[in-house]
Amino acid sequence: MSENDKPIRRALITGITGQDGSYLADFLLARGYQVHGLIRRSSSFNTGRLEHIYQDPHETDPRLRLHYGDLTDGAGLREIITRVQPDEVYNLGAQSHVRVSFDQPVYTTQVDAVGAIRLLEALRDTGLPARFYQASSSEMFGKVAQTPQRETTPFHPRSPYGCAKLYAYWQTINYRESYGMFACNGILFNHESPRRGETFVTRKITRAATRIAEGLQDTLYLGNLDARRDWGFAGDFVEAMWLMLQQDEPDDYVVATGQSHSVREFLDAAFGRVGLNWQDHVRVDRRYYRPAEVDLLLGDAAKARRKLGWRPRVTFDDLVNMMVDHDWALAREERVVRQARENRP
Ligand code: NAP
Ligand code: G4F
Repeated sequence: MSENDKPIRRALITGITGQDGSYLADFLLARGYQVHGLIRRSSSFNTGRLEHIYQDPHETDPRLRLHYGDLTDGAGLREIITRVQPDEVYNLGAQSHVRVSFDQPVYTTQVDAVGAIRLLEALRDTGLPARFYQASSSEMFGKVAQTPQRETTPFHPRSPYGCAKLYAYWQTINYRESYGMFACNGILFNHESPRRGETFVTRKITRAATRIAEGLQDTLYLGNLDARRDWGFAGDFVEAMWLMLQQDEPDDYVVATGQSHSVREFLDAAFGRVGLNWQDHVRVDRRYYRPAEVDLLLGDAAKARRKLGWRPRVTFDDLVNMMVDHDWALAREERVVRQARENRP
C-alpha cells in the first residue's frame, strides 16, 4: 500500500481550544491526521488558539472539525465518539488551574475526574479499539516523597485538582487492566508557551514584564516566589503524548525536562530580557497563595527517553525568551493603539 492509499487516521482531542490541545492539533494535522476537537459553547470566541489553522490559505483546514460537547455530558461524548470513530482519543480537557480548584473543588472533580471516566465509559460502550491518552499531571506528586520524581514515586496530591487527576490516572490504568484498552497516562510536568493561559505564573510574568517595559502597567502581584517547577515547552511535550499512543504496548510515562527553577529565577530571566529589575515592580499578595503548596517539582523522564526516544528541545532560557518576545510584540501593539486613542481629537 502506498503512502497515498493509507486510510487517514482520525484523532479526537478534548480540550482542543487550550494550550496543549492547539499544539497537538498542529502536530497531528502536520502528520496527516483528520483532527476532531470537542469545544464548549461559549458566549465569546474560545477558538483563538486555533485561529492560525483557520487562517490557512484554503480557509478552514477541512481536516479539522469541531464538535460542541462537554466532559460533564456523558451521553454527548458517546454520541460524538460514535460519529467520529476515532483511532486515537486525547483527553486534555480540564479545569486545569490549581488555585481555582480550591475555589471550585466539586466542579473540578466533575470535569477532571468524573469527566475522564465518562470518556472512558463512552469509549468502552462503543467497543471501538481506539487508543486513549490521559493528561495526567506532576501535581499528583504534590508533597514529594522523592526527588527527582519518576513513574514509581508515590503520589501525595495537595489540591482538589491533584486529587481529581489522581482519580483519572487510576481509572485509566483500571480500564487498561480490566478491559484491555490501550490507555496511557502521560505524567506531564509544567509546560508553557506563548499560548499559555494568562493566569498561570509564567505567562502572568511575561505579560507583566513586557507591559511594564512599554509603560502600560507598573506593578505585578504574585504569590509564593519560592516554589520550584520543572518548566518545559508545550510544543515539545505534545510529541510525547503522540509517541505514547504509537507504541506496541500501553504504558505510563513521566515527561519533564529534568531541570527545576524557582519563580524568582523565572522573574530574573523574564525581566532581564526586557532590561528591568523585577524587584522594582513585583509585590507579594497573599491572595495568590494556595491553602497547600507544591514546593518542588523535578521530573526524571528517563523512561520516556529510553522507550519513546523523546527528549525536550527547548531550554529554559529559550522558553522564557520565546514567551517574552511574543508578549513584547503584543504589548507594543497595545501601546500604539492606546496612544492613537489618546491622540484622537
Ligand atoms: P488549558 O489551556 O487550561 O486547556 C484546558 C482545555 O480544557 C480548554 O480547551 C478548555 O476549554 C477545556 N475544558 C475545560 N473544561 C471543560 C469541560 N467541562 N468540558 C470540555 N472541555 C473543557 O490546559 P493545558 O495547559 O492545555 O493542559 C491540557 C491538559 O493537560 C489539562 O488536562 C491539564 O490539566 C493537563 N496538564 C497540563 C500541564 C501544563 O503544565 N500545561 C501539566 C500537566 C497536565 P475552554 O477553552 O472552553 O476553556
Ligand atoms: O503556574 P501555576 O499556576 O502552575 P501549577 O500550579 O504548577 O499547575 C500547572 O502545572 C501542573 C503540572 O504540575 C498542571 F497539572 C496544572 O494544570 C497547571 O498547568 O503555578 C506555579 C507555581 C505555584 O507554586 C504557585 O503557587 O507558581 C506559584 N505562583 C506564585 N505566584 C503563582 C503565582 N501561580 C499563579 N498561577 N499565579 C501567581 O500569581
